[in-house]
Amino acid sequence: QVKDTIPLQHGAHRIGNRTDADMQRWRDLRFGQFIHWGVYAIPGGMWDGKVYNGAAEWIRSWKEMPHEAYDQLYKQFNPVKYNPADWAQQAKNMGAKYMIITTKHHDGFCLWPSKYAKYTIANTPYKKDILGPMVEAYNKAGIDAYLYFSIIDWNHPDWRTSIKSPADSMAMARFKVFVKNQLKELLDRYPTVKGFWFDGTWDESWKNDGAFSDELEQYLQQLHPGLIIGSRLRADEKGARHFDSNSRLMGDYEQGWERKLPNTIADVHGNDWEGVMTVPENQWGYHQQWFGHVKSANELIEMLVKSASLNGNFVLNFGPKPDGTFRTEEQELMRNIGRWMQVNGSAVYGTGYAGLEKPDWGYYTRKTGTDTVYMVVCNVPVNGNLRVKLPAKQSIAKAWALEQPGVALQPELVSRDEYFIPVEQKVYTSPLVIVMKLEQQQ
Ligand code: JFZ
Repeated sequence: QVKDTIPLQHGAHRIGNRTDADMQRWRDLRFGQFIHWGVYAIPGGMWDGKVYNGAAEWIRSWKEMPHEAYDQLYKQFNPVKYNPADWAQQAKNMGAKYMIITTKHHDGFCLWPSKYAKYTIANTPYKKDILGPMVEAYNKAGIDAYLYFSIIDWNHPDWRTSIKSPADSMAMARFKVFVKNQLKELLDRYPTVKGFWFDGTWDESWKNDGAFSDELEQYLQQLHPGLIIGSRLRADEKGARHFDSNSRLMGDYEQGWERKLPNTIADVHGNDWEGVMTVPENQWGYHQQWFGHVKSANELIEMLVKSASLNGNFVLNFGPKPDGTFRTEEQELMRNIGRWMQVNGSAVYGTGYAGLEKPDWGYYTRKTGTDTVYMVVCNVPVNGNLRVKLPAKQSIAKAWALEQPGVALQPELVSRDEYFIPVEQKVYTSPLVIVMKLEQQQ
């Protein structure tokens, strides 16, 4: 619940969601692709014949991997098969409408030739900028680009987790100038990007300087009007993150849904939000040996639909190989999700919470501001009927399966405001979508 008792200078600066065109565009996209790519793709979760059980992009922090060895990997980074047009085509076929690329992860390695750092793509055998051609190719395919940027930078001598001395304080002050320079550089170089996806903001040194992250957010949005920045960047002056000390969301959308999704509309407090998801349990960068449960296309489609049904965006992560190609499992997933989205995408794009009671058979989404409601059926009832419970005085004017627009379904009124829609009882290989036009009775 929103308290309003604590006066804050660096808390939320807005109550409620942004209503401008840039934010409306983001909200309608609903499906994004995350890409974690960097020198961690080279070891791919393995070192010296041993398998790292953590997330591949964190391998530098594993006791089995000497820092010195990790910090030399860039000398081998040479993704000769990197073809951004092909990446963009695969993402487009999957149905992604935006993408987020790791410009710099916690290790500090820059995928662009930053003039403020030496640890960049320019000093690898590949030499060429990775980001420019990527942003261009995705944009050409109609996909918006967003930039992931880690505040934590294990490579920078001035980065500190906490401030314990005047020397630390001076180092961190220099580091903040460096961060600001790099972010401006990214916006100058890639002016079509729509926003930043900040990460690595949980350390004391960052949390305890709410004034700086507040100033930084405003600086970036002045440089690039409309820029979208989630809630993971800032802390208020009391160190509260995502939500300020009065429980108000900071930034443009709630960015804390990491490998988990809200369950009910109450969980999102009316805020815009985005969930980010990995294919295996917790691997963002490329890991040669995925372990544990690996999600199927149908599971991921269900998560995407669930997100839209609760007014959120869903972003699926990919970890390309060091040669610049996607592993076959990921290519196959993109194709399988895409096959469903090709037919059923209208149940996702431009939709949100339908305002109806959550049904047992799946999810409702509603085309924003209209009387069109989609029923995404993930569990077909053994009795062969989908129960649709409408608010008082509403009825179904028309219903049809999305894949068979010519065939009208015959909903049966079973009690007041409640219908059965019969569905064929067979083995479904992907969620079935039924469209309803609702109407208000006099
Ligand atoms: C961070 C990174 O450490 C990770 O490597 C990856 O980039 C991911 C997208 O972001 O990991 C997090 C960040 C936030 C939470 C958990 C893991 N969280 O809020 O629970």
